[in-house]
Formats: sequence, structure tokens, C-alpha cells
Amino acid sequence: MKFESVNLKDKDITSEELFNNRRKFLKLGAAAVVANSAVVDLLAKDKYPTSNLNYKKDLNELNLDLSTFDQITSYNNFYEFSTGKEKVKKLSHTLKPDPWSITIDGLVEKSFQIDVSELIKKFSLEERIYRFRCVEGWSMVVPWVGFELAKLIKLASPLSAAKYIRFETLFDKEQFPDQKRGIFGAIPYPYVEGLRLDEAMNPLAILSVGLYGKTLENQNGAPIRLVVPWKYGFKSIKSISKISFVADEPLNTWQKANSKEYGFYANVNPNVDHPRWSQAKERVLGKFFKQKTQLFNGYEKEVGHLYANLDMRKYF
Ligand SMILES: Nc1nc2c(c(=O)[nH]1)N[C@H]1C(S)=C(S)[C@@H](COP(=O)(O)O)O[C@H]1N2
Ligand SMILES: [Mo]
Repeated sequence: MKFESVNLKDKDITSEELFNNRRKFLKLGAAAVVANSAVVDLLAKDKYPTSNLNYKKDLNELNLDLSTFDQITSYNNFYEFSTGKEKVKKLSHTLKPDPWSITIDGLVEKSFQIDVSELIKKFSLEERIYRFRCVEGWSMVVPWVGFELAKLIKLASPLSAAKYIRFETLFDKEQFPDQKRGIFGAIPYPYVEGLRLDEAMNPLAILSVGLYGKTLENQNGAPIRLVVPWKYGFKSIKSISKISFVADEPLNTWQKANSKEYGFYANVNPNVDHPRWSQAKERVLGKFFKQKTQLFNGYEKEVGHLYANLDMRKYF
């Protein structure tokens, strides 16, 4: 038996190939498995980060096929750096995510500031393997690490008048080059997003501080970003510096920029097309064939009840 993997050069081979190769080896005899998995592990080490977070593992009961670390961290939407998805990674070194403080204010008993490191100490972290679907028609599967947004909401003790939650990305021209361009910037800054309070309390909504067991890379929204997996990716706001409890529906950035194309809810819905993109199908990063998009991105059981009284065609 020949061991072809021994001759493979690390740079010639993607993590996905490694994973598939490994699967093949596991089907071979025991001797081959021992010899090869050692080699494959050695090569794979380079491609995945060393974990620096303590968290409870997601058992991946749905058996979702994870996107690779490389895919998740190399193809990004983060307009504060660039509108070029493959440029963000390289440009994002100007972001300084540590230390990082978040202001909690608005309709709460008492506003306060808290450091992300404090939040991580306060709330135990857990992994959440979620599908993630961008309105542009691409998708991926990400092993996020974070905590339920509901935990932070309880900590903030909002007043009964608070009906929505509003998030803001940091505004700092030194850290985010596109914010320097004023009205010539790609979109209005700071980036703003929002959720109805009952949506925000849903256990699927998390604040993520990491992925693949490691603190977030700058390009993915370090040090803390929202993840709402049943909504289009633009709702999952990055590098959050302010969380406000408010009475009225916040005007989110994409609705402000183009209200004909973007609304507040943005629930993943294969039956309502975006004016420029059909939403019936999606391409998973790295895959050749498109797959069908699922209503609420496959999370209808968990979140469908939140929208029982909402016309999803009108409130897209
Ligand atoms: N502050 C900020 N948050 C943002 C964006 C952005 O440009 N700025 N892009 C959004 C869009 S359109 C998507 S699809 C996701 C992409 O997240 P990812 O790069 O981690 O895949 O982030 C969202 N959050
Ligand atoms: Mo997106």
C-alpha cells in the first residue's frame, strides 16, 4: 500500500481535502489508519487554531457539515474595512479588540459599561454549530462559541417599556478605514442592527466571542458579535460597542441605506425574493451545487411562533 498523503505539501491542500482524506483513511485497515492519521493530524494542525476558550461542546446532533476555519475567516462581509470579501481579512489588522468595553443603556434600570473579558468570566461559554445564510445567496456552517443573548438581557434588567434592542458597531476612524470616508463610505456608520425583544430572548440568539474554539478573528467581528441564525447574515452585527433598550423599532443600517431592498425582520425565506437575488437556493462555501434554502434557515421549529401574526411578504 502506498501512502500518498506523505508526499502532499501543506500549501497544496485545503483543510476540506484533509478532512475528506482522513475519512478515506478511516475506511482502510488499522495499520494504514495509524500511519496516516498521524500525518494528517500534523498537517491539519496548521489549518485550525489552537483553542483559547473554555466552553461546552455542541454535539452537532444535526450532523451539519462544518465549513473550514479557512473558509469562514477568508470570505467576509465587513464594510468598515472593504466591500471586497477577500480583502477584509488582510485589512482588518487595524481593529484592536482587546480590551473592549460595551455600553448598555436606554430603557434599563441603570446603564453601565462592561468589558468583554468580564462577560466571558460571568457567563459560561458554549459552542453553537449554526447554519449562516447571507442575503447574497451564499451560506456556511459555523461552530460559534458564545453565550445566549438572553443572559445579557437579564443582566441589564430592561424596563417594561423596552420593546426592542438596538446594537451598534464601534465608530472609530482609526480602526475602521471606511468610516473615514464620511458620506463617500460604502454605507452609513456606525453600523446599526436591532431585534424585537422577544426575538432577542429566543435561546437561538447568541453573542459570539469565538469560533472553532478560539476568540474571534478581527474579520469575523472581534471581540463580540451577534449571531441570529434564522435571519440573513446582515442582522448579525459585528464588533458591538453599544447595546440599547428602546421603545420603537430601530432603523437598521441596511434599511436606512436601501429600504426598497432591506427591511427590519430579514428572516431567511425562500419564498420572498430580494429584488436582485432569488432566495430559493444558496451556494454553500466551497460547494459546487446549490442547495434549497429552508424557511427560517431551517430553524422554523424554534422561531416560527415569533412570526405567527406577521405578514412575511410585507415585513421582509
Ligand atoms: N459592523 C458590521 N457588521 C456586519 C457587516 C458589516 O459590514 N459591518 N456585514 C454583515 C453581513 S452582510 C454578513 S453576511 C455578516 C458576515 O459575517 P462573516 O464575515 O463573519 O461571515 O456580517 C454582518 N455584520
Ligand atoms: Mo450578508
